[in-house]
Amino acid sequence: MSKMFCYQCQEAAKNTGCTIQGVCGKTADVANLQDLLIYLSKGISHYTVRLREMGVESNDVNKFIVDSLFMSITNANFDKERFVTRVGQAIDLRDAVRALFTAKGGNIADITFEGAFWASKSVEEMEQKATEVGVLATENEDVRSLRELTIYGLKGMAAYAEHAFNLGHEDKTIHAFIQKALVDTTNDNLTAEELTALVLATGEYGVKVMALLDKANTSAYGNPEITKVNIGVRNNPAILISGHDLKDMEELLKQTDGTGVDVYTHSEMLPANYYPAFKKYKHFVGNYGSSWWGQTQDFETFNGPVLFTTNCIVPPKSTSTYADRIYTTGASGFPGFIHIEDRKDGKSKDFSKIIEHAKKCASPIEIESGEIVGGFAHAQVFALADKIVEAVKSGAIRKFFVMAGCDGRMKGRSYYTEFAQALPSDTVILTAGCAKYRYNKLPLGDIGGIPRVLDAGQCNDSYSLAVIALKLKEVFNANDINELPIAYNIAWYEQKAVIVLLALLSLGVKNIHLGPTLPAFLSPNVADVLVKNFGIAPIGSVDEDMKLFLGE
Ligand code: SF4
Ligand code: SF3
Repeated sequence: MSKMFCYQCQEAAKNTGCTIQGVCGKTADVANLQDLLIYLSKGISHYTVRLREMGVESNDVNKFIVDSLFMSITNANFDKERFVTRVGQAIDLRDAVRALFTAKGGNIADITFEGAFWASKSVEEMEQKATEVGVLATENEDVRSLRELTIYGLKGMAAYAEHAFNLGHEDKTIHAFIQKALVDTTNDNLTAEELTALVLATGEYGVKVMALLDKANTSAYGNPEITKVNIGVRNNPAILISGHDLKDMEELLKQTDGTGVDVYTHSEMLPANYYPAFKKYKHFVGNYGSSWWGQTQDFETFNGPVLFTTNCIVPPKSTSTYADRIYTTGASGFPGFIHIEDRKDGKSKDFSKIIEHAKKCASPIEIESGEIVGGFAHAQVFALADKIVEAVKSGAIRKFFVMAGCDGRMKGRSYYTEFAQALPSDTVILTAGCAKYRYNKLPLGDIGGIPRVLDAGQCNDSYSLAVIALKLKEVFNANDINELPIAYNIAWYEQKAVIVLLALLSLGVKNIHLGPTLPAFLSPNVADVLVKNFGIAPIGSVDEDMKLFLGE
């Protein structure tokens, strides 16, 4: 019997949907409570969209909705208690905005969506309601597909908006869009065309939010620069920090400075090594291990405590030795892990507990040594523009391959390693996100000093790759971004990759290959629209794809 339904990530069971428990480890009760939280967020938005038209904006609601969407992203939060509390808060907040709406003269009769009214603080009733309001509540599979494609884009967008917010950067039009889009996913009168337009508009806001985060990160910490990142270890106790939140990174580095505790990055935090403001810390040693799913091994040998600032958490095995040294903060959470509370009254987060914990731990065991190179975000690439343009003009670089996105544990992802290895030596990989771990330690060499793997940073730094593509369009005087010698072979896993994909589509990028499988949430008809209008295609074999991409 089905206990839940979730098909938001690339690991969806049988590429259809998880129904008993998530392949990711998410339990049915957490999956359902996440659905209820999204449902109530839609309910809240029914009021705030109308309040905004009356000139009323609520910063608390904006933050609450963004955080709620972010908490339900794949592998971010597995903690049932947190979701129960949050559903209760959603009901209170919703009732407060309803009261404000009526006080301003709004007509409640205009609102028919049940999530704008349903309330119960009983966990049992929450759980019961949750089973009625999930993805499958939309019966038509095409409408469901377009609605969920929008929601998953919004989840990715929310994650990026939250990181920017933490650095004091906010764009109110993004909140307005998120809330309006949430309401639109409850509107049974929208046609397939209108819903498709909503999906594309989500991509446009995806570009906006990534630009906002880029500005937030670079104005706070400088432009990423070419950096050789140490992947070996030192002989001090240490903290491993994972996820995407650079504000957390900054505060952890400050608070560990002079304590004798070193700091290393894991998975998506690797690009923190490229920022001038972080590189100055002598106790910031480098990166340890590989992408998120390698954590079950990497955390064992790391020996010290680990801080998750966002996804991707893998539930530890019962035999693991590290479960008692994992900390979460922000949107992330897991039952039994210690959660570090949010900033209050403009003060920093308090990382003293994890720092004291680290002091009692052995130093990390070396699992590899050497260096990896990264830091090729837009400013650094622009600084090398003459060299790169010359290499393209002379034919030294034949083609760029954008291979951004996510990594994952599926066996078929070895395709990306093999593809990178099979690429001819006059091609360059442009990457961002944790997808890079499939090839960033291969000896792929360079072209006249330009490394053959240019890592722009985290998944959100795919924005840099788009900026670079637009710059090349200008330099080469091309009419269309698709005329450039750039091919897109993108790996996806969770909803941040969805917003990156929608952002690329909104910029007019065509013929993106997407793998290792096409999303389960694309109905055959919606997939068909993407194929016909944008040339989206699944990956094939390395040989076939190589011929296709190189036109041989
Ligand atoms: Fe399944 Fe992915 Fe949903 Fe987890 S997030 S329950 S693996 S579809
Ligand atoms: Fe990775 Fe989770 Fe998506 Fe930020 S950390 S790219 S999978």
